Formats: sequence, C-alpha cells, structure tokens
Amino acid sequence: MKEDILRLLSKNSEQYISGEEISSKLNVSRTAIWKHINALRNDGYVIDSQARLGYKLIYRPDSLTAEEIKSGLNTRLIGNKIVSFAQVTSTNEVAKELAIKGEVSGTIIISEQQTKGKGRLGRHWESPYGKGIWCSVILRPSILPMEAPKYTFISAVAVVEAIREVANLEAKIKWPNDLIINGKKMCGILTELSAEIERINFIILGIGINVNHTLNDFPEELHDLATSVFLETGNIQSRVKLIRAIISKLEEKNKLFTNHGFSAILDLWKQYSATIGQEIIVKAQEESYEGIAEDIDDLGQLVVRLPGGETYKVLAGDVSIRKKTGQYA
Ligand code: BT5
Repeated sequence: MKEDILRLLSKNSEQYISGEEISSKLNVSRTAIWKHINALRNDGYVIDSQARLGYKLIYRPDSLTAEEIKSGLNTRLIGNKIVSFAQVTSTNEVAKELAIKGEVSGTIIISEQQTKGKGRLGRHWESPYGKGIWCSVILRPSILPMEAPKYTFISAVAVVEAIREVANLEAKIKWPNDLIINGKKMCGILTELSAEIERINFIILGIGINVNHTLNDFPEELHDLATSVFLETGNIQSRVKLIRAIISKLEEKNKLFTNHGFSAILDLWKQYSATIGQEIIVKAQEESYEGIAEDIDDLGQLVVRLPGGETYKVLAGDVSIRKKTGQYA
C-alpha cells in the first residue's frame, strides 16, 4: 500500500492530491492513508498536507527501499520483487536462504549496509551504511551449471552501461568480476551457484558498487585500490536512479543473452574491457601466468598468450595489469 500511495504521489508531484481521490483509487480508508503517509515521512519523505487540498510530495530521500526503487521501474523479471533491509550480514546470504525456500526468479535483496559483505574465496567486502549499492539477484535460468559464470559477464556489462548512463562515467571491466576506473576498483561482482549436475537450482548474482564514498569511507588498506562514483565524478549520485538503471540493464542484457546467445554479451564485454590486449599476470588457484590477455572464450575463460607463443585458458583467478611504469596493478 505504501508503494501504491508513493506511486500516486509521484505521478501528481506538481500538485496536491486529495485524500478522497487516493482513497477511491486504492480502495482504502482515509485513516489508513494517513497512517501510510506518516510511515513514508518516517522513512525520510517530505509530504506536505493541506486541509482542503490533500497531499503533495516535496522531497524523496535517496534510500534504497523497495517502494522507492519500484516506483518508476518497469521491468518484468528482474526486480519483480524487491526486499530491502537497513542492515544484513550479506545480501548474497539472505538471497540464498530465500532461494532455498523457493523465492521466485528475479527477486532482489538490497541493503543499506552489510556487516559480513563477502568477495570471492571468502574475502571481505567493505559495505558501509548508505554509501553504496549492495544487492543480490536470485535467478533460475535454464542453462547448464558450467555456464553460470556467464552471468558475471552479463552483470558487468549491465552495470557498466548503467554507470555510463546515470553518471556519465566510463568504467571498464577487469576480468573476471571487477569494474575499475583509473586502475581502481569501483564495483565487484560475486556470482554464486546452487546446482545439480545437469540443472541449476538458482544463481545468486551479488553486485557491490561504491557510489557516494569519500576516501575516508574506505579503510586505509583500500585507499590505493578502491574508488567510488562520487570520487571519480565529483558529484553525489542518486543511488536509487543508479539501481533502477542497473535493474533495467540487467533485464535487457538477460534478454539479449537468451535471444542471441553469449556471443552478443561478449561483444559488448570486449568493448568495455580493461583486460584484453594488456600485459598481465593472472593468479589462478595454484599457479601464476604472465603474458598477453588475448581473448575470452565462449565459456568466459581468459585466453592468455604466454611468452613461448602457446595459449593458456584460465577459468578463475585474479588479474594484475602491467602499467606504463612496468609495475603490475
Ligand atoms: C569481489 O570479490 O569483488 C566481489 C564483491 C561482491 C560484493 C557484493 S555486495 C552485494 C553482495 N553481497 C555480498 O556479500 N557480496 C556481494 P573479489 O574479486 O574477491 O575482491 C575482494 C577484494 O576487493 C578484497 O579482498 C579487497 O581487497 C577489495 N575490496 C573489499 N571491499 C571493497 C570495496 N568496497 N571496494 C573496492 N574494493 C574492495
């Protein structure tokens, strides 16, 4: 109901809308409307009320609540349900619990803060309150489990395009799961999988983006490694606009993948890549390989041209790119 009232207020944002009109459109009592309006005010919305005119929305906060994100969103699959929190351990963990209980494909879990945000291999992901976008999408695609990493590519392309559209910032993709700008990490993606040998139960797509962080919002050990959309543009960004754009782009790229295959995604990915053509060191599980990042194959593996001329394919690892100074970063 809160969501419906917000939608009506947003539609009429230039003028007042009477309690009577809301009541007849939504089929609820005036007292119920008043209660929901007060709840919205508690969430940070400024809503003016005038005895004879009704209600008018004056200000909407940049909070990542389900109501705020949903109003103005018109996707069918991604975000058909959004569950928002002020604080969770990890949105991937919450998403996993809900997926096990049968939550539908497309559901998004989002939180203002994570106390145990995680990266790959159990690494820690810094997720301070109100600064970034920390979210996870539950998906149940009909693909083979070995194809699940493709969703890291689909997400990276979607987030790059959303950041370009909303913040006019040219982030690049560092294989396999980072978005970087000026050599620093702005976003990380963690794709997790629950599957049987031949069938995916669900994929959890975890996306973390540093949006409005100043340098002080990062712990010291990340000062040289991490950046935010704010630090790169000098402008505070609307996180709500950005997450809506990401949801729309995810829907679009998921359709592109379904209708035209992974090669259509890879074409875009390569356009946005910071990795292809660079001298790199890639640390895989046990070994490190040094060479030229030549290509991505149709499973998302990085093809490295080694100094001896032969190629080697890496499925998972961490890439460092050689800078002009000769150092790797
Ligand atoms: C990643 O791992 O980059 C995946 C991060 C995924 C985070 C999202 S947030 C929503 C969802 N819920 C979760 O719990 N996780 C997902 P990896 O490539 O392993 O990189 C981890 C490394 O990045 C750490 O070891 C740090 O060096 C660095 N790091 C940690 N927090 C960072 C931050 N906020 N910004 C940039 N770098 C960070």
